[in-house]
Amino acid sequence: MTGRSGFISFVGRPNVGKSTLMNALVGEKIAITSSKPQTTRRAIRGIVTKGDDQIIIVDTPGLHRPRTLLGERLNALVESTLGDVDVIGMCLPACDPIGPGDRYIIEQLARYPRSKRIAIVTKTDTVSPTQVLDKLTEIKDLLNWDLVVPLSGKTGDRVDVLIHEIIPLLPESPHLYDEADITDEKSGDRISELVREAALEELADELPHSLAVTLEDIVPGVDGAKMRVYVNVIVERDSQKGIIIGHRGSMLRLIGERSRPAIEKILGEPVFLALHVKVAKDWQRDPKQLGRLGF
Ligand SMILES: Nc1nc2c(ncn2[C@@H]2O[C@H](COP(=O)(O)OP(=O)(O)O)[C@@H](O)[C@H]2O)c(=O)[nH]1
Ligand SMILES: [Mg+2]
Repeated sequence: MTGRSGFISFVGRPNVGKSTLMNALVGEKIAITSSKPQTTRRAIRGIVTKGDDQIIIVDTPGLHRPRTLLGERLNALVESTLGDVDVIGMCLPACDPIGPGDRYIIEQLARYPRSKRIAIVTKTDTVSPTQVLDKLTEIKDLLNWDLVVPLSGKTGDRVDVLIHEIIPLLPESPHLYDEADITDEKSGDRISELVREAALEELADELPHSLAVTLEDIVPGVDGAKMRVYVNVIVERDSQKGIIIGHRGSMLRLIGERSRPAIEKILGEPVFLALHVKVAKDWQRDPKQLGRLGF
């Protein structure tokens, strides 16, 4: 008997736990997560192989009203992704009331009639079992879902149930990726994303939209010297440069210390991480610079 393989993408407001869920499903950190806006800017694929079956999870930035050219491009990326997946998983946190933002996204789901639609109640660890039940009842009334599952991406509770229940919704197909793969994301992109995540965590709230990170170079260590990893941290304005660098470089040092362990895990050896801050004036609105940064 052939198995089933296919694509699922999670949608929902920012911060509902989409990227955390993808990492929990894959069992390793593929997507960066934080409570800051625009944490996810790319369509990243995570791969879960169970015997003959394979689930490919596409993590996207999520839909929102665009304010910049970058915002428009991110929305276009989400729309083209959703048009291609077999299952769309609407994420609704157990701890928040269902609001206009959620309803807007649920209405958009009608535009993808080819996909199965499932509801996922996320962050069940933050509320009581009774509250989870109430939420499930409320959600079941919103749409004729193919499946409704409550879980916690953080504790991993019922994540295996989701895997088990998604598989029957996928088309019959041989594996689409090698079973040893957990992502199609290149190590270079994972490294720059880890630095961006560390910067989002360390920095104040006004900078996240202005921040971009690129990998410049990796130089192997010779004669016992550490491998050197050169990363550019890009901001939009000169005034932001000082914030990233911090007093005597203290902020940059914190960002480096926070991201280095995960980078060493990807590269499999200790590294010297060199962060350079650069200004690309108003890059979010500039088609040429956006292209250069990969958007
Ligand atoms: N308590 C709890 N927090 C979670 C859970 N999933 C995500 N979070 C937190 O919610 C925030 C947003 O998560 P993220 O996965 O980046 O959300 P996204 O914007 O939907 O991708 C982060 O601070 C996560 O640590 C969960 O299951 N339980
Ligand atoms: Mg995300």
